[in-house]
Amino acid sequence: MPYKTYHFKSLTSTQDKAKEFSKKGLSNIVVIADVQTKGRGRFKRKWHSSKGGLWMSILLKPKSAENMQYLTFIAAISVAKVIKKMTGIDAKIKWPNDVHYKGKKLCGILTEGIFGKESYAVVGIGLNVNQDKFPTDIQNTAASLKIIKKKNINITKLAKYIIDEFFKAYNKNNTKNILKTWKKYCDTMGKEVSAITRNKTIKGKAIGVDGDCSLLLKLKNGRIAKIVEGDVNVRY
Ligand code: BT5
Repeated sequence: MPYKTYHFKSLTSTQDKAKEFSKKGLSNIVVIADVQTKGRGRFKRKWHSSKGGLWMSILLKPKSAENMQYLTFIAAISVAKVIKKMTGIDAKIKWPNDVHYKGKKLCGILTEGIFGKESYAVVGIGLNVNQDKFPTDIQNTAASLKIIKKKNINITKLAKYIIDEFFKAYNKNNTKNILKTWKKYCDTMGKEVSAITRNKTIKGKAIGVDGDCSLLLKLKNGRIAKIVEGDVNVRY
């Protein structure tokens, strides 16, 4: 599927710009910004988006009211694959939306839906590439490719490879295969984790994901809990 890329020096958020394009009925658009002044994560959290990172959003018009989390999975796989190909770094996926290296967050993904007469999805990918340092609130939890590799990475190439991987998997639309590949890159499984959801924290062993990408936890009492959204703490 052909796509069109728009590159900006600075935006509030590439998500907002992608949503503007959706109002014009457009899709298969990629919005990239060098800097975001109001980058956001899930649950209205702040996303630090200084120069040196890859900040981009992919605007899609999914055929069916598709499982949004599935798009997050495709993005995470694409990022992990391309990081490995371009840098050799063994980045792993943490459920639901992080790509990390040794527990330090390299990339976060935010998939938002726009529901109306026609539905759109905006898949936001934030990847730390050439930053040398981070603000104090994330300096112990974030990493960039440059900090790990000790050299600059070509962001334009990186973006192109990730977008190509993304569309390749998206167009194939093979859920089973995506879940299989995702599990290969995910290192949350088999670990004792705490899942922090809106109203409670649940501890258990991560044993898999189900068809709608929810995390399955085996609890001490043997029961299986299904976590639809939230954060997961894992010890590395
Ligand atoms: C995410 O949220 O990880 C989704 C981030 C999506 C960012 C992209 S950039 C392009 C597009 N435009 C946007 O405005 N957003 C998307 P969440 O799982 O809620 O994680 C947010 C948390 O990650 C914050 O509360 C911080 O602790 C941490 N964080 C913030 N900025 C970071 C960074 N640059 N690197 C690593 N961690 C960061």
